[in-house]
Amino acid sequence: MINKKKLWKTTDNHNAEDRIETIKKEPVPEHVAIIMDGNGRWAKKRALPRIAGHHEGMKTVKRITKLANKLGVKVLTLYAFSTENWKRPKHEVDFLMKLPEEFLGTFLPELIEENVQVQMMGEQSQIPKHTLSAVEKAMEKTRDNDGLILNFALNYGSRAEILTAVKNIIRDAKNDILLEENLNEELFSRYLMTKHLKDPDLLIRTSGEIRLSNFMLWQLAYTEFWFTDVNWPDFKENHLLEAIEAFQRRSRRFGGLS
Ligand code: V07
Repeated sequence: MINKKKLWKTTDNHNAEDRIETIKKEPVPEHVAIIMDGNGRWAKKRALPRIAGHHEGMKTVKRITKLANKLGVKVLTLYAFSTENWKRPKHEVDFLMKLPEEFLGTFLPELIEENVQVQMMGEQSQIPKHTLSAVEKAMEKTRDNDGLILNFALNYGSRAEILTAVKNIIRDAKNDILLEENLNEELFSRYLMTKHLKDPDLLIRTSGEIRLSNFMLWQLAYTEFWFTDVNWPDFKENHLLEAIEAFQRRSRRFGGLS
């Protein structure tokens, strides 16, 4: 007797592989940034505590990282914790700050195996020591990897990032390290936390909110945006493929015009 479930799954995987191959024939966005929203909403719909949503969202991070790597995406920037998130209840913040350790505890060997390089951007001074050490260890262990850069925005806020850049520019100008006449957009970018990364080509935000919430305001100036109502824990491989296919359609149209 034919196992229907297995047959479905096999057919499904086969189609997914074909879809990935088709996508790889056209330019794939080199830098994808994601605002991973809707973890609390996902939990509420199921009458679960918010932290259950965050934990489920962490599983999505693993799946999407693997697929991005497979697609040949060069940088995946994920908004894991904003400077605003400290306003949440203490137990929720404490739980969130344990997620990097849990994530890396189970997933770091695979990241190393898959040639992924872990990076982090954000204000480090307020991040608990146990969280920071785990992330630093992962960065250290993956520093020579030259595959996907998995860049976590942790305690990140874009306005603060821009202000710090301005202050450092003033400092360098006062010390004659920088001449005012040399300051342009390219040089300004080198004072941001993303100085070593190209700007995102594609921004994805889940869970139906259509705003930037203080995320990479400078860097997103020319980025294509893709919004979905899907909550982050429900964001599956096919959703990322859909976003990238939409990106490629827009690129084709733009290409036709120029
Ligand atoms: C967090 C899971 C994803 C949805 C958004 C909120 C909750 C992975 C990390 C992480 C961060 C740094 C690192 C390795 C993993 C993470 C926080 C929250 C604070 F090096 N998921 N995830 N960090 N969520």
